[in-house]
Amino acid sequence: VRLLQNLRSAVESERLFVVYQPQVNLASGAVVGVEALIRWRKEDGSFVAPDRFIPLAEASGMIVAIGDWVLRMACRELVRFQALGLPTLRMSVNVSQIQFRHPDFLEKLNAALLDTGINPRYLELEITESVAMEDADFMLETLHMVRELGISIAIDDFGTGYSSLSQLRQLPIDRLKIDRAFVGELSQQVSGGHIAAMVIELGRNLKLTVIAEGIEDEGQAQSLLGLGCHEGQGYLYAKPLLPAQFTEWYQARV
Ligand code: G
Ligand code: G
Ligand code: NA
Ligand code: MN
Repeated sequence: VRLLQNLRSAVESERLFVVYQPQVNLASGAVVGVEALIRWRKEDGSFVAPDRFIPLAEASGMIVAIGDWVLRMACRELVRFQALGLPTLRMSVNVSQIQFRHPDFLEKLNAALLDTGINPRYLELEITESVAMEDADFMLETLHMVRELGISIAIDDFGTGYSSLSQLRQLPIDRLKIDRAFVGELSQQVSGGHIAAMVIELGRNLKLTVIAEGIEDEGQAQSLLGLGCHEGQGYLYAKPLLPAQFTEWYQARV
């Protein structure tokens, strides 16, 4: 309850902000996009991890307002990156299941596109595997409508759920995001990244782009590239960055 009250006042006093983590093409090294990730800095300067406060925001319904705010911040930032002369990047935004299922979701999404002037082709929504598989009819309909707006869809934390090939092929999606737990396994002798290999193979069969998150070393990047993974994200390239840090990082890279 205490944390929830603090979250409420954090929303009001703008102690929430958004950071951006680069995503690169594994073969060319080109930066292809960024993922928007929310941060909460408390008055005393310490951070509360999203893993702790997102569930609270979901349970209290606050996630609807927070999610809409993140979406707008991210769209505006992409427009700014372009104004600064950066090439067109993809902007990935996490969408909670509560937010996605809210009756006003599509309307708010549309309003965010119109108000920020972002080209929807460069916007991507990340939903988790479990969300995508629940309530198939509703999900299918909503996902189709999102895609009709020109927005792409990625399945986040892929490999942690139990989707079957037949379920997956029905979904109108663009990208599978390999959970970082399976990228970590690539460095271990024992388990050897079999799940990562399987997800990449699944992506190939379904003609989906595959991105791996949580890449921390060059060995992992090379293994993923060898397995046919297209894109990557992780500390090897950059941690999530403030907008000014991101543009600096980008300019130093090219
Ligand atoms: O950035 P970090 O690794 O701390 O994020 C932890 C988790 O919080 C991730 O699973 C991420 O998807 C989630 N998360 C980060 N930002 C947002 C957001 O804006 N909305 C939602 N729904 N989840 C987010
Ligand atoms: O949306 P998702 O839960 O996948 O968010 C990714 C989370 O992983 C973010 O909280 C981000 O800060 C974190 N992260 C990003 N890159 C790395 C990495 O290379 N290693 C680890 N351990 N975490 C990472
Ligand atoms: Na994510
Ligand atoms: Mn993820």
